[in-house]
Amino acid sequence: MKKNSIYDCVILPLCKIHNRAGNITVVEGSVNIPFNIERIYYLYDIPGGEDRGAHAHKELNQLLVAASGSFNVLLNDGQNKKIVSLNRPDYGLLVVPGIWRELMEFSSGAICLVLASKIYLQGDYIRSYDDFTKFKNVD
Ligand code: T46
Repeated sequence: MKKNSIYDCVILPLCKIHNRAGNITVVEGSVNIPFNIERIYYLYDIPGGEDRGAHAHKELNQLLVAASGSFNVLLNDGQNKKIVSLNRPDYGLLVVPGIWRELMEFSSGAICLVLASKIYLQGDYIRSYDDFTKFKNVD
């Protein structure tokens, strides 16, 4: 986790099953994403201009999906940074452990669906950027 880089965080195409009445996307843990799903949560009703995240996880793997609307994710491994734009419900961003993330520029009505590999554990969060750089630099 300490050694993970932003290059381990990739966009995963998800299936999209067409129907005359609309589309459906199915995600199966350890089938089309590389972890089991223990928890699902979603961010919504985000006021204009508000950011979310600004933390890292020690062990948690996540898939972030723009289930509706769009937003940007800033990924930072302590050395490199990149911004990924999410705006399609049939693509997910894999965020591996040990990556600082900030979610920003939510469109009106955006929904960020998160599939997570573990239950909620406060101790898994690194919420201070100083602590994050120390975590990444300790062998
Ligand atoms: C992440 C981004 C994308 C719980 O009680 N259980 C949960 O499973 C979660 C995710 C949150 N909470 C509580 C903890 C806080 O009192 O909900 C409140 C807001 O959580 P937080 O400030 O961590 O929210 P975000 O949007 O900054 O971060 C969340 C996830 O926590 C995080 O894992 O990567 O969404």
